Amino acid sequence: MTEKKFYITTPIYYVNDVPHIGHAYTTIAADVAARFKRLEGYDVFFLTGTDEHGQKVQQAAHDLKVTPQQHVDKLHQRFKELWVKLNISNSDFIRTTEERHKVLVCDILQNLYDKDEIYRDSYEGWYCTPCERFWTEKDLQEGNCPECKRKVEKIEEHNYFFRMGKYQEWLVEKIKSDPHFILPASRRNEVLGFLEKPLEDLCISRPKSRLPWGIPLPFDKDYVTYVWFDALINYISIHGSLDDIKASGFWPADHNMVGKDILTTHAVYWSTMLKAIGLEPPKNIFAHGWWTVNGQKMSKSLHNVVEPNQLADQFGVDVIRYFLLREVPFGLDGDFSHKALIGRLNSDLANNLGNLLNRTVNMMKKYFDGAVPTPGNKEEEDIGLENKAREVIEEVRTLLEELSFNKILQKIWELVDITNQYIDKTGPWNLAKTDEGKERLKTVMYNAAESLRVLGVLLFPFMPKSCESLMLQLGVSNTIEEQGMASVEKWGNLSPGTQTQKARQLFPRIEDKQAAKILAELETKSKKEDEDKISIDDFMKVDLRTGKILEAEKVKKSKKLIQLKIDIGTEKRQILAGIAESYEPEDLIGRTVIIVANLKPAKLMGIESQGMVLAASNGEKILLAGFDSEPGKGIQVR
Ligand code: ME8
Repeated sequence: MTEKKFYITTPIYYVNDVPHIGHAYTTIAADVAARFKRLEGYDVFFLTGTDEHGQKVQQAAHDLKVTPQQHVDKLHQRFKELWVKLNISNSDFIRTTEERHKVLVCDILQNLYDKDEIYRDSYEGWYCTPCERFWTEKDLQEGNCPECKRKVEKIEEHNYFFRMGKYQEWLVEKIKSDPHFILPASRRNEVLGFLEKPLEDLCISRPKSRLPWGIPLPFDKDYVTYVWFDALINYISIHGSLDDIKASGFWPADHNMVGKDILTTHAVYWSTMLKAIGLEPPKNIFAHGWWTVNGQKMSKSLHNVVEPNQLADQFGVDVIRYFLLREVPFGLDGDFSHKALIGRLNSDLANNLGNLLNRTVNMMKKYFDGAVPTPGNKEEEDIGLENKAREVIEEVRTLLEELSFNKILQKIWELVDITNQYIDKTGPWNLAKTDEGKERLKTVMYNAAESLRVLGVLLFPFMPKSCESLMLQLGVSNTIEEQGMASVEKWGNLSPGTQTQKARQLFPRIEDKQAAKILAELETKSKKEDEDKISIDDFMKVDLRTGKILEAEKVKKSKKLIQLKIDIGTEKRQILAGIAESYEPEDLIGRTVIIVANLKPAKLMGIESQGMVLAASNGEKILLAGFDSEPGKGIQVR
């Protein structure tokens, strides 16, 4: 086995999220780095997976009336399937509910507890359930969670704490002395800024009574592990026990790749956890930027989530892989638009690269019956092309160390452009006219094809399927992995006599008319979604009021209906409600409910209903909407 090892990871994604281009972005970027390193002859381990514990999973499973395990067993597939579709070459897929992960989490917890790195203490704080986080009084904004702005609860409980604070000085020193540790540099400064305040110990447990869905603490079964403490360990649990990890040669990781949203948990929690465990921090934590869509944050409520499956079906997997890494410098924020994607597809991929391949293969057929000729003496233009290729290869290698994917692609496109110019300048169509020219034509066509082979190798990590097709058209039978980066170090690895194949468009252009149609369809879709929304004026038309139930009786011959008499302050109304399977009539009397008071009367089972009572159904039971305390009757609800 090779001595050179390379280990790269993505975050493990929350299993209950619908995968979108943000998740795809990180995973594609990690895939490109992994594929490059494989071409360089490294033994590569590339890890991704899903984060499956925590409150949100428990809540979602409860709502669906399945166990949390059943829920995550189903949901994690969406990520697995997407990675297959996007041609992601991960070595493994870790799920935090797997035994192999839980074993190491427990070992580490016990080990740190035995070493007094974890202690028990009482804790009082403001807890935000949706964010699963405690906040101090001063963190709160107008009494609410500073992150999601929702209501928080004051909770006092005993918990377990990791002595994170004691590693503060070590961490600051590590970040300052190792400029490669946190990248890009702007993010490093952000972490140093965070570390200017005293670093507190980290609460790593949650009482089981409040949150049962997690890994139980091995030394106190009344608690489960805080999701972040559990999740971060995935990067090492994949390699087995602590001894296995050390022996694997895959730790420290070369890159823990994350989005900027989770840099602190990685730079601070993860690095100090590793220090306490007795392992090195990763060689690099790279925090890339954030994608918005047409200037807006992606969110389900805005209906603007860009779905990678759909995008790949519409434009092709490699186009998406290329676009995401070409459009924005890795580390900065970017804005996604279909228009920009179509623009890049047409200009960079179809016109520049696709056309270069197409005309080269067609001319090879025309002038040499498809057989790559033996090149003759080199002239200045040939040497210029070779030198350019060498320069590009060297730069690509350097740029990869800092994961500068968009600069790598820009650099590779310099070779695409120079090769196109080389063909234009040498003019094979003129050379073919004379005997002397025909000799020169051999060199020109050989060089054009060799340059394309180099491009195929360099671009393979970004667009694997298209580059395989490119090689096939050039007639090269070795796979790109077999050829490797070693095959482009010296010019001239393409064997003369290689039989090129029929030319095929690598990237069909999207013509203006078709592009306009696609963009118009997207616009109509988003307009329709906007139209489906109601304005505040529409909402104000609904007269919602409180009412007190005076009488209630089951409607004869109906399983569901109860006939109610409700006092709404100004008058008494007869209203039918489909709640008989969840409520007994006698329990309803005296209760305050919310009703729609300006609904047109309707007849149900021959009885007139003069309004509607608001209720929610969770599939199991119907629950009447109500209030924490008695508001009185006839009050407007807004
Ligand atoms: O944070 N732009 O999981 P998560 C760019 N489970 N990248 C984006 C993005 C966007 N709009 N949206 C998401 C978690 N990402 C934890 C991680 S790791 C031990 C635990 C990417 O599902 C980006 O990589 O919220 C970000 O860091 C990650 O998805 C967050 O995924």
